[in-house]
Amino acid sequence: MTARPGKVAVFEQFAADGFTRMFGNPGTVEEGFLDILDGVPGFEYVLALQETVAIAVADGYARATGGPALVQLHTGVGLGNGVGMLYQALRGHSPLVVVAGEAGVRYDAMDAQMATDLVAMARPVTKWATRVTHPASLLRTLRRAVKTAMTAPRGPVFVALPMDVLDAENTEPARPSTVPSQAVVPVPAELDRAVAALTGAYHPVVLVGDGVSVSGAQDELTRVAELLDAPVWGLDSSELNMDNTHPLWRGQLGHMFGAHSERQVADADAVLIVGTYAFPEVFPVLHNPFRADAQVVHVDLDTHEIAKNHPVDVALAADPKPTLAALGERLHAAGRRPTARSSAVWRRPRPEQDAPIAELFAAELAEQGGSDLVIFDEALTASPALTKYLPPRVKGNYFLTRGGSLGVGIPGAIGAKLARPDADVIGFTGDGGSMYTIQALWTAAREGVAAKFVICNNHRYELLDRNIEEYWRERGIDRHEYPTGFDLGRPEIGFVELARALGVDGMRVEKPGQVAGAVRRMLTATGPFLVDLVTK
Ligand SMILES: Cc1ncc(C[n+]2csc(CCOP(=O)(O)OP(=O)(O)O)c2C)c(N)n1
Ligand SMILES: [Mg+2]
Repeated sequence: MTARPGKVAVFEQFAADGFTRMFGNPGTVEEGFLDILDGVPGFEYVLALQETVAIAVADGYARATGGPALVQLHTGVGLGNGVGMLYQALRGHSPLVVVAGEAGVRYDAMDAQMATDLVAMARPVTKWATRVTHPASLLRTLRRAVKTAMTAPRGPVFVALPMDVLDAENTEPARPSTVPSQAVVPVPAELDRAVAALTGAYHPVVLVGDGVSVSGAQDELTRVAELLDAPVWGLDSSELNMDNTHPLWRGQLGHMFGAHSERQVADADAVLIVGTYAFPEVFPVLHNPFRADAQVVHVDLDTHEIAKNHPVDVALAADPKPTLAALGERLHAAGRRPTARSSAVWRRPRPEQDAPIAELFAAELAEQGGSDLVIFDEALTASPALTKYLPPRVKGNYFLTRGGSLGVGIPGAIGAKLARPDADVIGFTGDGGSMYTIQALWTAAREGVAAKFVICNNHRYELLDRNIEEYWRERGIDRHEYPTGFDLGRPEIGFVELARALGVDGMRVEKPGQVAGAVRRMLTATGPFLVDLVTK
């Protein structure tokens, strides 16, 4: 292999892995490879004005493409800014390959300005974090990063790239990274055990998470649920794991309060958990929420997730798609058939004339937007109004915020639109959530990304109102004024002016009569467009 500088070789490696974009925010210690980037054919730098935005756009892009996505941060200060969003990517199993520059290994003893332990900083918020310290292992390490990010459990990885390692001659050949097949099915005896545990049940329940969508197992999951005639709940479910209009789909559990989840599984005599773990709430119940005699079957590619918190009777470290297909065959062979309740057909409701404006907007969008809208949902307290009229139905067309980190709605939609340029991509966010990453609008304008954004503007951190009500109830505290820190109304945030200042057109919608026109204007806008939807 002919020698070339490491900073040239890394782009050969990126090309070999199919990367065509790097989302980032630059600094001096990355200048070596950024200096080369613009000359690399078929490769583009997507500039974000804050690291949180770079990671969140990459996250949306990875979610819409199936990953991986490449992010560049500026040493410790950039990584520090990005930590909250990296946490979100870790919880959401987003396969991000994050690189950051460093002045050089040769300066390690100098306690130089900006030097810090990047790997230690990245470790808690990544699946794997490392630093390349020798030019002979630069591409080797990048390949391992791609493999690690893309292998179950998927997740963000971090690689520190010191400038002197990148300047040194490199002779490693660039070759596509190996991502091992994990299409693993249990041996027949284990499948028989799972079927035996599930078939005798009178009240089975199915709990599903994003392991289903990563595996592409939606159809197989639906068939098993139908054969069991079991209600299905999402648990850490942020993508389309089952058509949400299916009569057996019950909705989301697992966000905040374990007591809510416990109520839904308390009567189950069999529980099938697929592609997630029980239970991920912020305040989970500590005791085992399943019935003492319940048979619990858990299918996941990640053994760490299986029986992590509560005992399981049949534990299958396996790929959901072929495993559920095999379970479905066995259930069918055992005489199970879908019941009539699985065939009920969903009809889109019509909003009452005096329905809340968020409902009117969603209903109008469903009407005008057709069936192939891509929705990025960080609408939080407005999300039920949105999904009532636009329920997630199509694989790859719905992305829900995850990991509890605010600010994914706008950049997530930008990433999704970059991945799916022909689709109508609409990001819903709150007045609160939007302000963590509002600079992303500038990136949309700069790149000409015609994603659309809807700010559900209630002038509050309303979710915090709801959660403090629960806190009061649990502790027997009388209702009183909400903390002043939940109010966003004073001064009023001028979202349309803000968008315009960042190069994005927009309009404010305050009255029901404006809704139809606003939806039309948004959908026909040729560039990015923002709607400030005043809900309260
Ligand atoms: C980075 C980050 N900071 C703070 C929070 C805490 N938090 C959770 S929900 C919420 C309010 C969100 O307000 P908004 O986006 O307006 O939606 P709404 O609750 O009004 O529907 C806040 C501040 C968080 N989840 N993430
Ligand atoms: Mg709000």
